[in-house]
Amino acid sequence: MSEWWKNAVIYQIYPRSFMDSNGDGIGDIPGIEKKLDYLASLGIDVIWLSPVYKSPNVDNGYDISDYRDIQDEFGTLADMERLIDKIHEKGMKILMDLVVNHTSDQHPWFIEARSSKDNPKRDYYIWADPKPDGSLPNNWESHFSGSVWQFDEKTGQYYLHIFSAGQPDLNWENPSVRKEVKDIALFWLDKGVDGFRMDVINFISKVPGLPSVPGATGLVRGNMFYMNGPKVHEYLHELNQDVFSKYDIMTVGETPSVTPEIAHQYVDEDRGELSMVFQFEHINTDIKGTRWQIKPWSIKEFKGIISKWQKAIGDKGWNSIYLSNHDQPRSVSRYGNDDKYLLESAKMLCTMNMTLRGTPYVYQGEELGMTNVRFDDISSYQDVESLGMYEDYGKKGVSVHDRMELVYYRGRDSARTPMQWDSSENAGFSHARPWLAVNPNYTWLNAENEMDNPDSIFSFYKNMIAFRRKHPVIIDGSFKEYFEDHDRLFAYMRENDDERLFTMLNFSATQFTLILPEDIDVSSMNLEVSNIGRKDLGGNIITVYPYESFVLVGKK
Ligand code: ISL
Ligand code: CA
Repeated sequence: MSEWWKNAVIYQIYPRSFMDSNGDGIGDIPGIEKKLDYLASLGIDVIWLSPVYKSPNVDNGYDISDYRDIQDEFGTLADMERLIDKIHEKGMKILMDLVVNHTSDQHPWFIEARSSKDNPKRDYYIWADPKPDGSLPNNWESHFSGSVWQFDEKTGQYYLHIFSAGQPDLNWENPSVRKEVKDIALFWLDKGVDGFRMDVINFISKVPGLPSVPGATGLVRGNMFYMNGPKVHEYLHELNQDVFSKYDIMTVGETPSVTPEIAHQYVDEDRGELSMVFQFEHINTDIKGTRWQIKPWSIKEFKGIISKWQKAIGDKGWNSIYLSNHDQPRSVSRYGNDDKYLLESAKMLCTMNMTLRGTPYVYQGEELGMTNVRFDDISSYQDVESLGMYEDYGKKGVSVHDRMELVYYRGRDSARTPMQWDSSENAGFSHARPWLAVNPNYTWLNAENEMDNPDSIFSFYKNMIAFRRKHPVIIDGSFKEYFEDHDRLFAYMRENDDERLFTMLNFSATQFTLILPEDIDVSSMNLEVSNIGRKDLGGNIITVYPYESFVLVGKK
């Protein structure tokens, strides 16, 4: 089986916010089709679509009521089939988002399952009786606030939902459920898709008995009882053997709470499970427990985690490289500087993503340097997770101001504001009022402005993607870190039998002097990338500017 995905750059589309073709304020599939030339011009290889299936949209499509059809707002199955063909015609590939830890509560399986205790579909989901004293079956807290248990009046039992009550968890212990998942995958593979991003796929196996978290008062996350659970590898191997391995495709599992050791069990070639996973260690350095418990992040901790993953995964198994997606703040607002150094820092982050070992993911708008948003009032927000926190923390007495600051810093809607195409009304995204307001900075921060400007963030991405393609050392080279103890700088050498590639990244607004070590011979290496337009380094003692990044390339 070829490993084309090791050479690929993947672009994530959040369809609701990408491009509206019919003026209802909601992005759609024909809208994506219109923008394929834009994506081809950026040079990406693969498009990952966040879910487009039928859904009541409690969680914007991550609650699926029909896996074999498209939600009306996005178009039709015929539109989707045409999109798949068009993407292939342009030499790109497409990944679907497979959300199979849970379904929507409007899925026919769940409607049947809840109709009676002896319904044949009952066992597709996870049910529990109230405790003898009438209380909840256990103390697990849902990711979207409140208990993971929802009481079903009709049958007198609770059902489990790790996310919202509209997202009941499937019971993977049931072989019929696993068969259904395989059939869904086959349905899309037979339509020609090139793989899957698999939503919270390490949540599918729960510890038998669903025990309460010991020693906790109130509701707490029961992570240890369902993340990387006892049978997850058995289930994924089965899926791989029966379906994935029969096609020339890739799979990327979304797996919160994995270390490199755990990740190896999912991605090593001899395991026959997934091509790669999204790990969360680097992305969670600014939170303490759940996503709303914020702490300052340190460059040193952050780069330490990235290094650790670079060294641990790649010779065996494979990494994914990402800084943002539809669940995370905008990368430049979080890890760069979205004010004075927007240009420099967005390019610096791109330099990193395109020179690490692994498959890089670009999230829509990241290639423009799109930033977080601060709407005045909670009523401007849509995300079920932010709204859940807002209500919950309100009950706990947290002030409006503090709750809004959390939404600004960490809420998912910043990543979901409409794509900024041009400076016309609604950022060229739609003729109607968009489902979520546009970021007011669209007047100057937009694709039209950037596409023809050689100094733009867009052009930098385009150049970096082309640069990556020219240097196989980025795919197969070893990784060695320099200046490990430096608290502003991340620097590393990538090396194979032909080439050496040295990347320097300043993660701060501070200027400082740097002496490059002797094994980096500035005179024999070419400065091939500079985010501040340097022509050369002029020696091995250099002044490093705020958010500067550069790449030196030499022959072996
Ligand atoms: O709480 C988290 C980690 O501890 C979250 O990162 C959570 O695991 C993650 O947001 C899961 O995301 C995926 O599944 C959700 C959906 O809302 C997200 O959009 C999706 O990416 C439920 O399907
Ligand atoms: Ca539309």
